[in-house]
Amino acid sequence: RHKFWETQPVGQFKELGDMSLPEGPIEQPTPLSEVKQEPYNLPSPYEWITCDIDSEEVCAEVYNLLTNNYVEDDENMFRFNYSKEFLRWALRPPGYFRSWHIGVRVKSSKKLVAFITGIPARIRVRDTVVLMAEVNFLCVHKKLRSKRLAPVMIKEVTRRVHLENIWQAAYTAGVVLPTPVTTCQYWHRSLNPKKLIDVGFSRLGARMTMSRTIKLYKLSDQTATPGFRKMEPHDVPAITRLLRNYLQQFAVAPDFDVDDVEHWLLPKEDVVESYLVESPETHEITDFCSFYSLPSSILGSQNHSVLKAAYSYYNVSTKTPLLQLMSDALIVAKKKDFDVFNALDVMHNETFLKELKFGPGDGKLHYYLYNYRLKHVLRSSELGLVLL
Ligand code: YNC
Ligand code: MG
Repeated sequence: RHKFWETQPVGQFKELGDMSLPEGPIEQPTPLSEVKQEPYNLPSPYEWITCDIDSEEVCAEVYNLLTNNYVEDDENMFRFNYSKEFLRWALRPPGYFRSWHIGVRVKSSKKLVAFITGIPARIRVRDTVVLMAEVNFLCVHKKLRSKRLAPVMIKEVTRRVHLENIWQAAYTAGVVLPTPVTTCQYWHRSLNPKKLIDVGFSRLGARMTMSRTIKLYKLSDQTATPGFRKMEPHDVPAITRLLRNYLQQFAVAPDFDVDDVEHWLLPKEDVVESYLVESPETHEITDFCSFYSLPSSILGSQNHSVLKAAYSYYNVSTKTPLLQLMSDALIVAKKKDFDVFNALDVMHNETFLKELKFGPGDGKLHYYLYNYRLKHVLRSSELGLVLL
């Protein structure tokens, strides 16, 4: 069934429920001298390149490949449109390896036709912190699909990860592969219902008029929580403590240090937004919420070309109820002109989704680990990890 994935060190479907298998690495690391030193062979018209994402020219080529060929919804109405600034942020976290930003070009024309990336991350699985690669942005040009290029791309990124003495990876996909650690669902909260209906993202409910729908999703224009403000650079140590403490309760979560928090959570215009609650009395920082900006191209509309979507990222509530915190997040996202606010049913998100008028989406998102077996499939609420 899965000619490629059956050969890889990942949990296999037939192993599900076999409690004799231990939790942890599936294969042991090999000495670095035994890691294949040369790149895998590509069909002869193509060549490997390492993408210098700092270069404006290369970044634009990657952006164009993804804008025209990356992930679409099941009905091919929308396609992710990651911005260049977003790609630079996503691909250059602390300790990143340039060699993990991998492209494939046509030798003769130099056209970029495929891409895959890894970034390093410390991920805690239950009590063990594991150094992993987070693999993302796997993309093959539409004209080169179904030629088994993807397995070669995956083997090549794996080889380059191994060369850095890293043996595990985490990734997400909309497709079912052997074997999900958990399966999540996206939920969507309309901020601009008229546009969402116009472009076919949502439909007018039964017995609903446009004006009743607009009223249903109307938000206050001011946040409700006293001390709610944008995160600033001096907040990094306090947010790191708050987040580390909060993420401990989940079975799988990132192990963020101050450098990670500075990179991943300090607000970056049009990329990531973070807000916190600072107690007006004690100045203690008690709560935190964040979202990233990932627009989608609208493929078939006369009136609109881009859907502005905010994606819930990491949220921490200790004093402010999560429901109220996220209601304030919706208000600031609306002010920033996002059309929709998306959230997965991970962590404690289920406690606010229905009440804040999110509706379930149709696609699922599956989370995977490479070369690390879990004894049980997780509930999505046991997952403390959000990938981009
Ligand atoms: C996928 N998304 O099952 P089998 S997500 C992994 N992730 O293999 P071909 C995938 N594998 O089943 P195409 C996959 N999609 O025979 C397909 N596959 O064993 C598997 N779409 O290859 C598939 N981006 O080249 C099959 O397929 C084999 O030409 C078929 O190319 C696939 O970034 C793709 O959705 C996805 O650009 C490149 O359809 C293409 O169709 C495309 O004949 C639109 O491939 C964009 C899109 C995927 C977004 C993502 C995460 C990727 C994770 C990859 C796995 C990483 C493993 C860890 C490596 C490091 C390890 C260490 C240490
Ligand atoms: Mg292919």
